[in-house]
Amino acid sequence: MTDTTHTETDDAQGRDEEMLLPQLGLDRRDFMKAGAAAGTLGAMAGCTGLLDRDDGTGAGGASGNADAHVPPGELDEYYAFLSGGHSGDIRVLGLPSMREIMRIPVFNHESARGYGYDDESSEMLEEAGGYTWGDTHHPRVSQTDNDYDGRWAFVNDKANGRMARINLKYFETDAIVDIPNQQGTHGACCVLPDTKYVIGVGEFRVPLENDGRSLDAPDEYGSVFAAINPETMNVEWEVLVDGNMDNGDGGKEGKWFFTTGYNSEGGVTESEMTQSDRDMVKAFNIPAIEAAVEAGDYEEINEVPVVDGRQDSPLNSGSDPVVKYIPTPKSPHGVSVTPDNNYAIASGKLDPTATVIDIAALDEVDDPEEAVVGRPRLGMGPLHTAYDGRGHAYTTLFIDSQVVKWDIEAAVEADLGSEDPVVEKIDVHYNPGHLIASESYTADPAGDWLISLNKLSKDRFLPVGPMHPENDQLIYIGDDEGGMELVKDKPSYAEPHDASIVHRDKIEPAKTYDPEDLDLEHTAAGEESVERVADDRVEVKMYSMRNEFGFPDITVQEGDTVEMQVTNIETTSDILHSLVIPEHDVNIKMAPQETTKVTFEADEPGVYWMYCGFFCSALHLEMRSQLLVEPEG
Ligand code: RUQ
Ligand code: CUA
Repeated sequence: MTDTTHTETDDAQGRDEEMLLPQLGLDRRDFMKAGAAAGTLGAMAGCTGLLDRDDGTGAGGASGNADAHVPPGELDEYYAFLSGGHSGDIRVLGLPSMREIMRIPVFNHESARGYGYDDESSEMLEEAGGYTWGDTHHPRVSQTDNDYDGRWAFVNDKANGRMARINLKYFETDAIVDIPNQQGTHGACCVLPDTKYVIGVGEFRVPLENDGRSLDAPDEYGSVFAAINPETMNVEWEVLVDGNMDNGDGGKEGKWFFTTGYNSEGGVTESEMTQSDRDMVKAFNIPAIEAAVEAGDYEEINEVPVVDGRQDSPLNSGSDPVVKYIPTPKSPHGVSVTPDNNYAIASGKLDPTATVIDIAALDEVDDPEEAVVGRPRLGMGPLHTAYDGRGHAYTTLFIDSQVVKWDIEAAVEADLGSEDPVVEKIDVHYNPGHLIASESYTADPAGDWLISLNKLSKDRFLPVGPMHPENDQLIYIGDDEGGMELVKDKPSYAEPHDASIVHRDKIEPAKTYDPEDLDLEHTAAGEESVERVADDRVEVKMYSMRNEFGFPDITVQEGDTVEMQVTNIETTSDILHSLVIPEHDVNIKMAPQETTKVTFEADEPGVYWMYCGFFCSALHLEMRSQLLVEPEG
């Protein structure tokens, strides 16, 4: 079942060598050495039975115990929320089937749902900056007491510095905040145990304010860490730091929040950014930051209190600094906190190790570097780490195209740089970015499934031209004796980054809308109305049901602005209607008991068939009305 051929990996490595070696500061010979070391590890492991495989690849075991088959008509055990990258959406998969169940548009415009077409969603997108796209990376689901509570998912827009909230009753985006002072919101994560804040980790350093001053003074640029209130989606405060930040994850006790980063050099070009061997993991002390805000120790920039968390800030000189800077090799990328809250683990990216930070020790040590208690050598290009709740960590190796399983306590016992904590490696196809295990971000991961989100798919699917899908691979991790087992490939449209996997019992989606939850008034049959509310403005309120709209025809004048509000009065689940008006760019969907509104200009006289776009019954094609636009007289 498991396929771990090496053919294409070699090709992938060839490319990555070109892609990454200059940054790694390794020459070709060093790279070959690293490759040879990995080979040796495999061979040795074969002897000791550590990596017990029968096909001699030395790259991960197969237990044959995984049961990922979900027969037709049966439901999956987990929801997986995957980000869609620059597609701007969230995809909902069932696990372990990997069936894609739904897409939730977030920063994009999406015609199946009419998202970005109806008034409410277009106003929300407009108020959040008016951009037509976004780059979703890190979907994180809200928690209470360190477990998923089914309220919301949050996701960042790496492109335009925004954070969005998805309501998990309706699986729809209900709020977006354009984060002031932040360009490129990269990491996104909740402050636990109870989702006190959603954190947007600012990546790009920019002048503050970015209003044309300091165009040529990169020394004065900064990036900020933003705390967003999950209920109001307002930015409560920010912290200015040195260097570019990257990913983030919160401790489970509400005190420390960790971000990785690169470019502590403060450079502008690639070579300037990769000069030093170490960058910084930053540990944000949430209560100390709140106290500084409370005490008025901040500068207000664009109406947000910004606390100075740079290394030379007075707020960092006392016994309770707002940010501790932990030197970490080299441009560390992913960071995640272990389920027991003992450690934050940061992956080296341009260094073959991960750094294990003892969270409790952070409170005691004067020099934050003393809180580093482990640094296992994992392989080339470690990016992200997930957990099974049995003491193992799983880290993606971008350059090696592998997932490495390692023992966290063994890494704390071992010497820094030791390979001993490595338990097993499995090939993935190819070049994984993130990986995620079921409920890995909670205090109690399920420990059965893991998805490796691979950037390249190359030969794994029928060729479709130069643009390839990504490859999301399902790996069974529930059998420590038998080893990891690769179970499935799933092609994915560009480009999933991170994911969260939530047990189905922890989410309770609604079957139809509750009109009480909506701002727009419900129009029942018999309540429909057409009203001229101004000289050039007509307001229509109508219902829709199988197989008709509230009016067989509606007459307006050329040049009128028409506000059309439509309620789907069906109470039967799954019966969707929409209102489409040709040549007016009108396309709104109404799920059962939902009311949706669209405003448009009737600027061309003529006859327009308003029709329903969802195949709702045998008489679906007949579900249409006329919009009659009379010429100006
Ligand atoms: S990042 S491939 Cu946007 Cu999460 Cu690491
Ligand atoms: Cu309603 Cu088709």
